[in-house]
Amino acid sequence: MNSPRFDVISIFPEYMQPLSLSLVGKAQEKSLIEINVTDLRDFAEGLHKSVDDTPYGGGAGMVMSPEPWAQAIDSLSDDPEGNYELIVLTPAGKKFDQAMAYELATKEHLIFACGRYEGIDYRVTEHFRSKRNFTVREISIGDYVLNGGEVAALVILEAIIRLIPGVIGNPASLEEESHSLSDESAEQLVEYPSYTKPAMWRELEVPSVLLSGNHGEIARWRMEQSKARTKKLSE
Ligand code: 6GU
Repeated sequence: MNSPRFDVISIFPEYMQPLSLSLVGKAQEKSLIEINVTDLRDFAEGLHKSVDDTPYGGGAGMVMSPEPWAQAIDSLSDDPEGNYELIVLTPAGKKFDQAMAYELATKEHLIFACGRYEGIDYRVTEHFRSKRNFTVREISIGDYVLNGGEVAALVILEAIIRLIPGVIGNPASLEEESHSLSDESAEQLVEYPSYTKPAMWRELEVPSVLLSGNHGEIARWRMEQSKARTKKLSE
């Protein structure tokens, strides 16, 4: 099978430079994934290469025009055999979570549309939803407003790409994560606190159970810590 492909469309392609760093950068070098960034402006017409206009119905700000988006997306989806997931980043979307990351990590080709200003003319979403080889999702990363979808795309890409086989050096850590998530009976717990050397640092000791060598005790202590931390978050 081909390696999964990720396209990002933005008027600020430089925002995506972090994708060449660290594990995500290495995953590209190893051809485990392919990432391509498209400048929306390349699909803008006219002297001023404008990509936005005033909103119908009035109101503040500008709305991104549909045609440059459609042309950019069309240019990235010309395989008649291809299946495409268009991800429209918007604070009005469904909240991104780990379950969504697992699902998106199974897709062959994701296209991230990073809107700016007051968003993208909604007919772009409707148009691609009507195509048989497209799935369109509107996704938000949380209950706050960003200036555009670029940072949200970076967040979502990192969460997805680390789940792709071979990307993470130590698959045991992924295994631990996925157990808690796929097991319906297990409640969602946050991580227990971690410690490393030295055992005494600035007068603070590492909890003695972690130095005991008793693996049963350690597992029990960690579970208690996870539960206590999770409870604290809901207070
Ligand atoms: Cl996806 N976009 C913008 N502009 N703001 C957001 C967001 C997305 N998710 C949370 N806030």
